[in-house]
Amino acid sequence: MGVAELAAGALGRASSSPLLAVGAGFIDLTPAWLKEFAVRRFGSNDKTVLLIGLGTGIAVAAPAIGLLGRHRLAWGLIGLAAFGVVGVVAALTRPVAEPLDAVPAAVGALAGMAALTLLTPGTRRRPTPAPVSRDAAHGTATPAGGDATGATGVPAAGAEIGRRRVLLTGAGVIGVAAVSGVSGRALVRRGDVSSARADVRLPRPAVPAPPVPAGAQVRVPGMTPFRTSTSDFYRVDTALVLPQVDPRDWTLRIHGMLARPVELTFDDLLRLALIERDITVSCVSNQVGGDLAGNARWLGAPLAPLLRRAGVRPGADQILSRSSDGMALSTPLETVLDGRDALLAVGMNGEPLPIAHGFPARMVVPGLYGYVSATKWVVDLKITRFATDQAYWTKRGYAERAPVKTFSRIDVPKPFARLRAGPVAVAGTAWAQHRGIDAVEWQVDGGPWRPARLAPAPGIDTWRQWVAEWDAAPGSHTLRVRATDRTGTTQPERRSPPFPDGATGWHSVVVTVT
Ligand SMILES: Nc1nc2c(c(=O)[nH]1)N[C@H]1C(S)=C(S)[C@@H](COP(=O)(O)O)O[C@H]1N2
Ligand SMILES: [Mo]
Repeated sequence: MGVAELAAGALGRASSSPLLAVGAGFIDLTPAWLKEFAVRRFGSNDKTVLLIGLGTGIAVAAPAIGLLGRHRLAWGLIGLAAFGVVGVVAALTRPVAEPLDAVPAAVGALAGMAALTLLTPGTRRRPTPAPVSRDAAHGTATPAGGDATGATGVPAAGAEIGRRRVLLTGAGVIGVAAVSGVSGRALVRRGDVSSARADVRLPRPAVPAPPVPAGAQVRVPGMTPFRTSTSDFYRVDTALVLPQVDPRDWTLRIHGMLARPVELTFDDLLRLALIERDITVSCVSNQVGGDLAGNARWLGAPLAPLLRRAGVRPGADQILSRSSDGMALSTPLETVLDGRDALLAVGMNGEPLPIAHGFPARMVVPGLYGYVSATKWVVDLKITRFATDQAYWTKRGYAERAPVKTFSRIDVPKPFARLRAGPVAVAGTAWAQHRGIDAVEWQVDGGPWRPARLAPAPGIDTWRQWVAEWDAAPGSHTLRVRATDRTGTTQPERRSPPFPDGATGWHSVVVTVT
């Protein structure tokens, strides 16, 4: 594994590391229910959990292969070769694979086979039997106890040498593995674009964001911030290795059903009239009460005029966007052209996009779930038809058209909180991006719905906070919330899972009042 990491580092292709390639392949083969489970259970830590799982699998398989090889060397070698084949297949089936990506897994498997051969007793010259001892000569020798003893059953000098050699070879193998693994990771980090990101100077927006009204932030302790800080912004993607895209090499190809296809460099993009907008992005995998949503201030170029200038051909209904790591997302074209602020974003909360959030450029379309709109590390937009092209998640059965569902959440008090009887602030967040939240109602123990006070918001593309005062009486209570958007649609009571187009249901919180 260490030698394979070194090879991947030398190639400068992190995604060809067998560990990461197998992990990425695993993500792609993960059925929707398991993906939902992983995101629900582990949220943005899902990838760490996957890597720990893979590491555990290897930690179990490697000694098993070693023991097999001890039994019969050929079996151990076959086991390692099988590992290698899995790694090669995984690396070559990545969407952006190159033939050279087969090298790390193959070299790693060969190194493993060499190490196993060196370490397997019996493959070296057998230790020369020690001179027959007197005891043995008198016929009291115990039966031979395997490789570690001489033929006479007495620990032999040759066996000592053999053992020492195994220990030295073992230490050597561990040393090579550690040094190559660590230097491989270091070589991969050479490709890190953090310093290129630090050099980016974003222009001022031609159109600044509408001011966030005073009072958008409800003043209740423990309440979610109206603006999500970049470090707290949720992250959901299939990228086990963060794509490292240097803005100096970045281009965006816009092609397909267009009269005049275009290709933009990063400087071209920065020269466009950029606008700044507060937009809430949310994930289809968000469960009722979940936190896979964030509200940031995005700086970007409006996408619609770019497409109009390129001349969209009649019949097109989809933008198939691709990221540098080969991920494909599909977006309904009409939503991007209907006047909303669909952006090619370069800035987030006043800084260049963080690498984890799509540096140097990503899409942001208010009102659509992330998987049909928010392509990070975007490098290619193909104007096409849903009948012709499918994207990663739509191929897996998720909806092609996935407007964000009207959603509300109780943020305070927290589930199972213990509260003092008397006035208690109940507060939370509601969203229905690009329709806007019109009302939030709350209830106690299934009683009548009461209107909550809605905080103002800068527009219909962000979430809105709400607050209510509850005169809490002692006992155990269930608080519930539901929102209504400006089209008059009320969040339905019926609970449904995120697959295939977003979860539904009322959020409830149980608290104890004393
Ligand atoms: N390249 C790429 N872009 C992507 C994804 C992805 O897997 N790869 N995931 C999408 C999904 S499902 C969501 S919810 C948003 C999340 O954006 P964030 O990680 O910046 O919060 O990114 C979208 N853009
Ligand atoms: Mo998502």
